[in-house]
Parts: sequence; C-alpha cells; structure tokens
Amino acid sequence: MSDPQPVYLSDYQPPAYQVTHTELTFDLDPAATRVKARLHIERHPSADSQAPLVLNGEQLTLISVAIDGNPLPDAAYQLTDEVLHIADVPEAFMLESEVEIAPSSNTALEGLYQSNGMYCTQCEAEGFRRITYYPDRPDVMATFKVTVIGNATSEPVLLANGNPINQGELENGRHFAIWEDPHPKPCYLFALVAGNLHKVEDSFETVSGRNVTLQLWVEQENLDKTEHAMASLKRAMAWDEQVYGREYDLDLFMIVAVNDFNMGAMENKGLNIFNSAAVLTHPNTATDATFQNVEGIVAHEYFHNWSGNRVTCRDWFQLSLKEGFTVFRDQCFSADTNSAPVKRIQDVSFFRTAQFAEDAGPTAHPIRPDHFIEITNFYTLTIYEKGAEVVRMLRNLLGWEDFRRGSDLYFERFDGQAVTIEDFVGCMAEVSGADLNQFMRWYSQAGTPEIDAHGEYDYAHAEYHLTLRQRTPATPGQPEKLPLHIPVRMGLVGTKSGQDLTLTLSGEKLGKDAVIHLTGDEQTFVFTDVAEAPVPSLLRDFSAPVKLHFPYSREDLAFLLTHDSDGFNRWDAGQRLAMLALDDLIAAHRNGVEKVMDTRVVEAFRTLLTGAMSDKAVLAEMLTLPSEAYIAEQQPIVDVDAIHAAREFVRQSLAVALRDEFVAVYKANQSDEPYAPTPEQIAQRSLKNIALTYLMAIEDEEGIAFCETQFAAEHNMTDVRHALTLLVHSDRDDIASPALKAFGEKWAHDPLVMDQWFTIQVSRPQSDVLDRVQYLMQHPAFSIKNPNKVRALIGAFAQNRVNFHRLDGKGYALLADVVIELNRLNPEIAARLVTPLTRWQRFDEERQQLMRDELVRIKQEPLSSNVFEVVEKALA
Ligand code: B3K
Ligand code: ZN
Repeated sequence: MSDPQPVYLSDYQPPAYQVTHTELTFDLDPAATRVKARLHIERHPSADSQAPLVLNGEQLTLISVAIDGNPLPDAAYQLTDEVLHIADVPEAFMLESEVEIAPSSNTALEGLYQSNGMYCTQCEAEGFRRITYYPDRPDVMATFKVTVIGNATSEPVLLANGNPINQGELENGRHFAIWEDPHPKPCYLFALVAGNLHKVEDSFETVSGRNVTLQLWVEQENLDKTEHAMASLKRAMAWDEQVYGREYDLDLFMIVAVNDFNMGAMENKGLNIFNSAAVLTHPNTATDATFQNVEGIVAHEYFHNWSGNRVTCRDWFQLSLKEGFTVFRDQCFSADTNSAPVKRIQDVSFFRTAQFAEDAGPTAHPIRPDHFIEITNFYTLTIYEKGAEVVRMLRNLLGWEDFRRGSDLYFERFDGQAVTIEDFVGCMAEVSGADLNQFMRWYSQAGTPEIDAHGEYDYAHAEYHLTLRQRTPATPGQPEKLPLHIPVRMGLVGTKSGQDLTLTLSGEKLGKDAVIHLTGDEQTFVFTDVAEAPVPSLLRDFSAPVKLHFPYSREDLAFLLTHDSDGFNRWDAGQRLAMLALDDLIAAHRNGVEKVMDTRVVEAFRTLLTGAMSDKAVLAEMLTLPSEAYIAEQQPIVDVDAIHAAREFVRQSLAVALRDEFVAVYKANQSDEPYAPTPEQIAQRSLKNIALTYLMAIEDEEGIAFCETQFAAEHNMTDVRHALTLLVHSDRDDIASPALKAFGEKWAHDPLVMDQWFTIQVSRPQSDVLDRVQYLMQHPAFSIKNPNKVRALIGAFAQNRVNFHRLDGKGYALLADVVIELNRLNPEIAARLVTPLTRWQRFDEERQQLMRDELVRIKQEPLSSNVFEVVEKALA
C-alpha cells in the first residue's frame, strides 16, 4: 500500500458539474440502510463537454446507478474505493443511485452512524461521501428534499434539514417524514436524525416580525437540562440581528443532543447536531465553565447560519474563512453577555498556551494551509483561534463601523456562494480603502511572530523612543519569513502621575491609547512631549497574536499591575511578574539551590486581595498563576518536574503568607442564593474557589473543612467539583477516597458527570495516576468508542504533566496503545489524541527518545491517513 498523498490549494479547479437539486430517500436499518439518491446535474457552461462525472463515495455498497432512467451497464462506469467515475454523461441529466450502508458498525462517527441507538450524521468535512455517491466538495450547492423512513417504535422522530412537508404511516410498523430545504447548500451541511427523542419548544420573533419555532431534541432523561441552551440560542439570535444585521431564514431551528460526537457541535442547516457535553446543563451536573461553554457553542453554531452556510467556503483550504470569522463572532457575543475583560483574558490565556504550542511544533501550518492529506486534521487552534485573532485585527485596523460595512457587503455580495478568504478581506479593503496586501501574509505564513521591544526615555528632549523588531521563527516547509503588518495597541503610563500620557507621534496627537503599525523588520517610534518617564503598556487587549518581549523590571510590572488603564494588560503584568519569579525558582530547583519566594509577588497579591478591586471576575483571574502548560511554553527545554515544583512552591508561599486573607475572601464570597449562571454569581464563585485552592496548597485544616462542607452541601456542580478536585489532588486520601466513591455512585447514571469523575482522578499530581488510568479504562462507564470518554480519561491524563511525562516512559506507551486501538475505530480522534507525543522536541533528550520510540511504534501499524499525516510530520 502506498502512502496517502496530499492535495494542494494550487490544484483547485472549479467543478465541471453542479448538482442543482438533490433528492434522498433513507430506508433506515442498523446494518443495512438503503440510500436512494436522485441528483439533478448540469455541466458548467465553461467545462469541457468530454469532462467525466466523478463522484466521491467511500464504504458504500453500490446497488444500482442510472442516468435519466436508464440503468448503467457495468462497462459504463468505473468504481474504486474512493470514486464512481462515469466517462460519458449528457449536459444536463438526472443521476439515480442506490447504495447500502451500515450505520451500526460506523465507529468513525463520520457519515451516518448510531449513537445510543439513535441515527445521526456528521458530514463536515468529507463525511457525506460515506452516505451516497456525490461531488463531496463545498462549492457544489444544491437544494435538498429528504425522505426518512424508520421504525415507528424505535425511531418515532425523523428529522432532516429545512421544513417538514409531509409524514405518514407505512406497512410493517414503518413510518416516514419528508423534509425540504429551500436554501442551496453544500452536502457537508446535510443532516439526518432519527430516534426516540423528546423536545422542548420555544419561539423567537425575528426583527422583521417572523415567528421562528425553536426545538431542542434530547433523550427523555435530559429534558431538564435544556433551559440554558434554549435561552442562549435566543440571545444569540437577537445579538446577530442587532450587531451584524443578520436574521434567521427558516421557520424552524432545531438542535439535537447526541452522546457520541467527535467535536463540540455541527452547524447543519436548520438542524444543528451537538455533542451532549456542549448543550446539556443543569446546576447539579454542569459547572459554570460548562454553562459558559454551552452558551458560546450554541451561539457559534447559530452564527454559522450566515458565516458558513449562506456564504460558504469554496474549498477546504478556506476553512478559516468560516471558522475564524465565526469564532470571532462568538467571542464578541460572549464578551457582551458576560464579563468582557474576563472573556478576553481566558481566551488569550488558552490561545497563548495551546495555539502557540501548535505553531511551534511539527504540525504548524498557516491559517490557510497550502496542502493537506486529511482535512479533518486541520480543525485546529490555528484555523479557529488564530483565524479569529486575524479577523479581530481587521476589526481593530478598520474600526467597528467599517468592519461592519465590510461584513454587510460580504454577506450581500456572496449570499448563496462558495468563496475565498480574498473575497472576505477584499470586502473589508473595499469599504475602508485600507491597503491590506501585507496583512494577507497572516493567512499564508505559519509560526508565532515575536516582537523584541525596547524603550528609552530621553529626559532632555522629553521624548520616548520605542523600538520594535519582529521575527517569525521558521516552521516546517517555511524556512524564511516576511515581516507582517502587526497592529500594536499601546499607551505610555507616567510613573509620577500613574496616568496614561498623551501620545504624540511625528507631530500628530494620537490620544492616550493608540495603535501603532509595525510593518517593517524594525521600526523606532519617537513619542514627543512626554513630560514624565513612562512605563510602556504594549499590545493592549492582546492586539495581535504575537509574543512580545520587553525588558520590564519587577518594579515596572508591579506598577502596571495597579496603574495600567487596560484591564487585560493589568492582568498580563501580573502574569509576567509571576513568570519572572517562576523562572528563578525553576532554575533554583534545577540547580538544587534552596527556593526563595519573591516578596514582590507576595506584596502584589496582598494588594489585590485587600484592595478595593470591584470586579471579582477579573480579580479571580489575577489571582490565578500561569498554568504549568503555559510556563512550559516559556522554557527553552521543558523540565516538567522543575515547573511543577516551582509552581507549587509559589502557591504554597502565597498561601502561607496570605492565609488569613484567603480565608476572609472565601468566607466573604459564600452565598445561599439559588444557582444561576449570571456573571455576578460566576465571579463570586470563581473568587471563593481560587481562595480555597490556595488554602489547599498547604492543606490548611480550615481549608479542608471548607472543602468538606462545600462538597457535602451539594449546592451546585461548580462548587462540588471544585471541592472534590482539591481533595482528590491533596494528600488527604482519607477524606478524598470516600468522597470520590460517593460521587461516582451518585452519578453513575449520568455520562457527562462521569466524564468529570474520570478527569478529576487522572489529573492529580500523585504518582499512582498511571495505574488509575489503567484501572478506570476497565470501568463500566468508560468506552473507547465514545470520544467524550476518551477525552475525559486519556486526553486528561496526557495533560497531567508530571505523570504523563514519567521517566519510565509508561505514560507515553499508554497513550500510544490507545492511539493504535483508536486508529482502527475512529481515526479523527486518534489523530487528535497523538498530539502530546508530537511535541517531543520541547523536552530533554531522554524524554525525546522515549516519545519518538512511541511515534515510531505507531508508525509501524497500518495507519489511517489521519494518524499517518500527524505521525509523519512529527517524525520528519
Ligand atoms: N464546523 C464544525 C466542524 C466539524 C468538523 C469535524 N470533522 C464545528 C464548528 O466549527 O462549528
Ligand atoms: Zn465553527
């Protein structure tokens, strides 16, 4: 067997044939579903009249194929494992085919499969070819009419995209439903669901006065977990009208929750399918973080109705066109609905940890890749989150009003079309007159740009000279990099006044907070009329996805922590201050020198804890130390043990020094109010729980008592889970074990809570974790076929830095074993799961060798193209 080959963006050819209308009939059966397709096909006027018709199809059993009613003899077509090739077809015709597929044995969860007995589909990116022979590419857009036939008792509910137009009984206990979607769409947006589902229903009146029925379909036991998703949906619909002028375009919008799902959710037209983890919430079963995540994902999928569905991607290289824009839209929605600074802090914190790591590793790729083997491997943090940062930069460069005009033009001009990133950016340039040519490099150049900044205050001339130098490290396939257009939002904070000083550049007054544009390799900006020595506050609100280095002293950082007018940079100053202390402690640990706590960090924390900071949500973020993963990102060679020891030392030192303050904060933020996922309540819980985290760092007796009471009170899952996690991660097994047992028994019936139960156990720092993972893999609630379970147990273990990176290599071997097994069952999940091993270059030589050995062992297996692509890159 030869190695899978890449496809290239530069090879793009428009389709020779369009499908204008698609009619499908599904006769459902677990092992032998019959799919009949009637495709109305037309040759493109500019295509060669000899062009063959090439339809994608995988794992299909062809029963029959006919053109305009005439069955094709075997000689009239060629069939391979991947395509149906018909050499000679008329200019316009009807292609009819019938295939057989087996949803019950579909463990890849792409195409039509069964989850808990329920039928459901996942077609993005290339799953539709597992349903029927079709030109499975996003630039083929058709209207769809779908008939679903199922068992009236086991599948009382039969759903597909669009509007229901008919339904009825058939013989032998069968029944049918017919659905019609009037909006032309690519086949990746097709969806079908059939099963024993129950609905909650609501409605939304659109801005033009149309009434839209909203339905959330779930299994019966989950009917009490739908309220928040429904409320989120209505908020998202209203927000998209107000902020982007986008109205919903069908009379019905449905969301279905399924247990087995590779990603979070899918924006199928009018019929979104969700991982149950991304939609179900109840105060007793879901944490605040889950409530917020659900709100964001419900909004994200809804927003795709315009950014993705009405205007879609020409080809999969343009994936970030819909994903980057839609993530930016959902981020803004969540910022408007909750605490805007906290949303930004959390997003950036995650981005700088996970996307920066991706951009620095062997799978680094541009926001628009120029080739891929398996598109499923490109649903990445780069495409999604860095894509969103680039759209955010466009918003910042143009200002909201021009950006909105550009967005309006884009939706109007390209409605019903499949387009490119140039089309999007072109609209932005057209309405604003901005020159975005250099900016386009953000889409083609991989890697995280680094800015080395330094500044000097010239007392004699009252000038501040700021020099910025940019460089982007080489990434695989891209040794040389060009300078990017980087918007740097900044201020100069006067050290005497503590206020932002007016920025005057080349005689022009820019105000107290301005964006300067770094476009060359190196530029010096001379600010004049600077009356006092300033500390620069750079990259405010994280105005560009870059690493910024500035030689701040600890005094500078302590100053910015209290004086910066930008909330994000205040938080960031705290993180930088903590990082300096952590760097010293990591070095001390490595050198076997006694660790000494930096008192400036202690004093900064004391100021935060006792000060008058009103925003509790931001305060909780400021009290949170950089994660071990983030700290690791900052080190040239990752020393997992030194990082863990240094961070624990800081936590413990702060807890010892500020014990009474933490107790006071904990007590002051108790509440008996009934649970609500409001920003105020969430802030209060975060603050209380971060205080408790510090107390448990020293296993303070009062802290332990707080944990026990909080766990036993069962007031809400946020508090219960936090208390249980702290207990399980402490050395007090005498208290933790019975609590864990009680929790596991109480929630044995609820898969989403059991996911949390798995994660809590395998993320503890104690060295018994590997055995626990192996033991839990045999637990009845675990299944390797369920992606949520794999993420909760195996994925979470691979994030447990001290245990995954054990020096005997057993952590790596365990992950490799699971990857090898999943490679056969679910290649998409297997390829994602292998990621931690691909980062081997970041570790010491001994671990590098161990990690590479496991990659080589995986490589010796007969691999799916998904796992092959990732492992091949990692070993290149
Ligand atoms: N568009 C989907 C992606 C699903 C692809 C899985 N192979 C989720 C989202 O971004 O909304
Ligand atoms: Zn999306």
